Amino acid sequence: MASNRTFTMIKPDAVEKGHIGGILNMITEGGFRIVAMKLTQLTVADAQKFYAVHAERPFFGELVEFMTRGPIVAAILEKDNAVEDFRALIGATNPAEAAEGTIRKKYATSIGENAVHGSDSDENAAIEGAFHFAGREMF
Ligand code: RTP
Ligand code: MG
Repeated sequence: MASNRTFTMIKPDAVEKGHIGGILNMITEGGFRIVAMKLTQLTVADAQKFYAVHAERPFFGELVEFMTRGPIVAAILEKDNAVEDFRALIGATNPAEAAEGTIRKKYATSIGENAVHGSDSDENAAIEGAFHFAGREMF
């Protein structure tokens, strides 16, 4: 059975541009309930661990630099079929390929600086959420 929670980050580019409110509005209008949320900043070690699956990719250094350059909003979201439905709401990694009505279509500027993260599996959603939040911070 699909889990009903996913994990998201509003990335540094979107925070810098003042899009926290607009993105949270699209998330709640999309039917997701906020279970946990905070403004925080990834350390280099955090970002390397978070994106370890991409460690061998040519863009890894750029990705770590980008994700650590300023604050992010980390949040756990709840909805039926959360992981898949949230990936649909954020749209394709490359905003040039993102569908109309998606968060990346509206707020992302490039394949690298693409405004939001969404977990890609139930297992990763649980790992990523637990990385940022203690049980008493989830509601
Ligand atoms: P995310 O993990 O952040 O939700 O993004 P995603 O699943 O849509 O994409 P993924 O393949 O997991 O890539 C992770 C992040 O790495 C950056 N990226 N840059 N320059 C490039 O070609 C490139 N490709 C990926 C993006 O920030 C992407 O979201
Ligand atoms: Mg990914």
